[in-house]
Amino acid sequence: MSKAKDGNRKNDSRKRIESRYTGKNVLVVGMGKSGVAAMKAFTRAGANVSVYDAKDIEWDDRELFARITELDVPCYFNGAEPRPEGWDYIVKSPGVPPDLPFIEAAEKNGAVRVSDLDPAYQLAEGEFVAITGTNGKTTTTTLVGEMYEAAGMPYTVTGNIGVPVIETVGKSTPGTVFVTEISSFQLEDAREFRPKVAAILNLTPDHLDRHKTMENYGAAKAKVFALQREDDYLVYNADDAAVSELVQGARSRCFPFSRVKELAKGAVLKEGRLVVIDPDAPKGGVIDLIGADELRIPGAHNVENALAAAAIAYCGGIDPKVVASVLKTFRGVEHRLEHVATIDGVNFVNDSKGTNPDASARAIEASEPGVLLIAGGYEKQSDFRPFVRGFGGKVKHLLLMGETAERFKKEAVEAGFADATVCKDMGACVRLAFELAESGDTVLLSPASASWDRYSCFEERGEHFKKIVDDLSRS
Ligand code: UMA
Repeated sequence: MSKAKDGNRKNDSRKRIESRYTGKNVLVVGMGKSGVAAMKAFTRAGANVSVYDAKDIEWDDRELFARITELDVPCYFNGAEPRPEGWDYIVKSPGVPPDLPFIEAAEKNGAVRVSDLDPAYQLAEGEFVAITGTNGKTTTTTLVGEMYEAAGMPYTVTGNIGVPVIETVGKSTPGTVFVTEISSFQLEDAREFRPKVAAILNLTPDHLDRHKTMENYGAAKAKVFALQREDDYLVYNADDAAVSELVQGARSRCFPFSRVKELAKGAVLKEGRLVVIDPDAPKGGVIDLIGADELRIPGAHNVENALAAAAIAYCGGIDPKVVASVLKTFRGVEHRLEHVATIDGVNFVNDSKGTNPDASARAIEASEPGVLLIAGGYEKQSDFRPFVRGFGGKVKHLLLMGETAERFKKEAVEAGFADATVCKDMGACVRLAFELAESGDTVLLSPASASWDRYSCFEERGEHFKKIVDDLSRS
């Protein structure tokens, strides 16, 4: 198999961002991580940048004030609505919905809406490895990054994992590999993005408040491979029917992974071992990696993440021996089934990254029976009933918080699970869970909901949980 590292972009006709955006009127919408990075990049590119944010931004916020005034960009803050015409580009932050009236009006008047993904792709030197899917993105992206690190290849880990793609492209060289976690919010606006290796891990209902239907959600995810060519690679989950259907008709070379099927080619679990099967490899056949029982990250879902990472790394030209050694030592990522403390025999586990029912179902699947589950958060219209039906006798009590708490409780009862209590906040949930727990039980924060009702991100929610547990251990 010719590997991704052999691919080169020298003949690519993409224009660099500098020429494309010079002198253009650009409105950056949202002043979070992505917006601030985009504001800097577009200013550097010579665009006439203005910025917008819906929230009340205090002018005594010294850091923001400095960032904005240094660049001297016009600001639409504190309820000021941007003018509807005169924009060449609307650079929309991923968390901002596309149907805001001023964005729609600007588009009607000829503005092109982009996320930071296409501009970053145009600006970057090197190749992209793009990882998307409903769950497992962060773990798989981190694993792949560690594989590039261990292989001694130049790489950067970026994207939805917490570092805006556009922030990382400045220092790239033609050899850089951008190991990029990509969300449907970022892909929604992609028109030019063509990764050398694309991966779709799974597809289950999420973000339906934004995408409205699974078709729209799937269509956004499919953009990760839509522009790939015959010499690019597409890694996908052959066990996931929705993903398998989505990738039909892809032009790229498919390299699937499976935990339960036999495949003629791909990364699979065979007699308890993770192996890569590639009949076209010089020495042919089956390349043994490690035993599933040697993985230090728990649960069937993590076997899938490990297989996905192995497939991606193999397509990226990394030596299977390096892949195997990283798989053996990787201990997982923060906020994902992270053991926080054991107090009086009760384990406290932080899975704040469980931002949808499917992610939290995987956390429960990976846990022993005796779970006190802390859940609930931002309302994104997920149906909690199938999640509750899948508890499989492992959950003893459900402690609910946030915007979804009351509906969650109602749907839990409808699904036949009545041991649920709505608490006023995370602190109350943790204290009640500890009271109800017996030695050997696990208090698991895995909210099955996003954090945005009370926190700015899942990391902040996870840190809050850890702080409360720490206080509890000292009391
Ligand atoms: N804002 C508005 N109007 C709105 C909504 C938001 O002005 O209608 C403003 C907010 O006031 C805020 C800013 O937009 O100031 C926030 O923008 P953002 O939500 O896009 O957040 P960023 O800080 O730019 O972070 C984004 C991703 N956030 C989302 O997709 C919601 C981060 O993914 C990502 O790490 C970061 O870019 C760097 O690429 C987080 C996430 O939760 C982890 N992602 C979702 C997920 O994984 O499920 C998709």
